[in-house]
Amino acid sequence: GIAPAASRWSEALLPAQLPPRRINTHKGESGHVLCLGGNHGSGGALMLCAEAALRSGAGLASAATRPAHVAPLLARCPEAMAHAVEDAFDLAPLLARAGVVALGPGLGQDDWARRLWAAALDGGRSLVVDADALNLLAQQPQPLATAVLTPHPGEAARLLGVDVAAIQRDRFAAAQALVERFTAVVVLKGAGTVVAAPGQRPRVIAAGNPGMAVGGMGDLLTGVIAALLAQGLSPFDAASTGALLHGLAGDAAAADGQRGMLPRDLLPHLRARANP
Ligand code: NPW
Ligand code: AMP
Ligand code: MG
Repeated sequence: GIAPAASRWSEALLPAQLPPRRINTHKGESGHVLCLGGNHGSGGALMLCAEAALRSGAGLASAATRPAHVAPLLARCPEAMAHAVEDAFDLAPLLARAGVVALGPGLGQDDWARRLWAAALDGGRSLVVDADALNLLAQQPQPLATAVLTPHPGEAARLLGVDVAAIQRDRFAAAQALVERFTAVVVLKGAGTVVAAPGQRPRVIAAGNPGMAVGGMGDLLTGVIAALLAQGLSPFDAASTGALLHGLAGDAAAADGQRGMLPRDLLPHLRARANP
């Protein structure tokens, strides 16, 4: 297809997107992110998400995860409030206190995941929908107005019922098709991340590098975007500026080498870039 006139979303925009904090601000003003996921075998994904949310300026971050993952999460990041959730019943009070839900890192697709996924979608909160929450959405498609979806090309292919090559052939068209199918803001990840929203000109983020092709990298991005939503950015701006911060932090971390770079290496750079 014909590439729509996309705008480049780049570093010069950061000061306007992320102004300094008000002198008498309080943590409530920077919002409360609830990260939901971390099933058996993927506890780390949720830790990365929660820590990224805090390093991107969320006033509070909570994590709702499998009971076995609560202690390691707290050992790694005591600033996060970690909760064991067995069922949707345990999630309701956490949803009531959060402004934004980062849904999906390491969520899995078993019964536990499905029940929590459905409760989070019904919770009436701003949503960032990633990873297995996207895989569940592909199985039960529904409009998600005002949510931000963050698929990699594999997840985008599942959501549209096509193969990965079809996504990569025209990434703008794929992002737009996802916007229309889900009436949501879409971040199509990968080299040259495309951010698209209903009725808006798409934005492209050139920051980022191949060192970012490692497990857990996308789980960080989910936390970054959720934190920006919690700080009051619109879904389209939170998605675009979040992808930009994540890519710039990746580029800063790559100064020590792309091969062997880890998601956790980006965390200090997120903080630096979030204070332009
Ligand atoms: P292939 O292999 O090339 O044929 P999945 P996931 C394709 C959690 N994690 N361009 C790829 O196709 C996540 O949060 C936990 C093209 C393959 O089929 C999720 O909940 C971690 N194709 C869960 O694991 C660290 C691409 O998609 C498939 C592509 C599963 O997430 C890891 C692979 O993706 C992980 O984040 C691209 N750029 N990217 C932890 N430490 O706890 C992917 N594909 O099957 O969606 O699996 O992304 O690993
Ligand atoms: P995920 O596949 O969910 O872990 O997400 C991977 C993250 O790393 C996304 O934000 C991608 O945009 C980024 N990423 C992966 N590979 C590259 C690459 N070759 N160039 C730029 N960014 C990348
Ligand atoms: Mg991912």
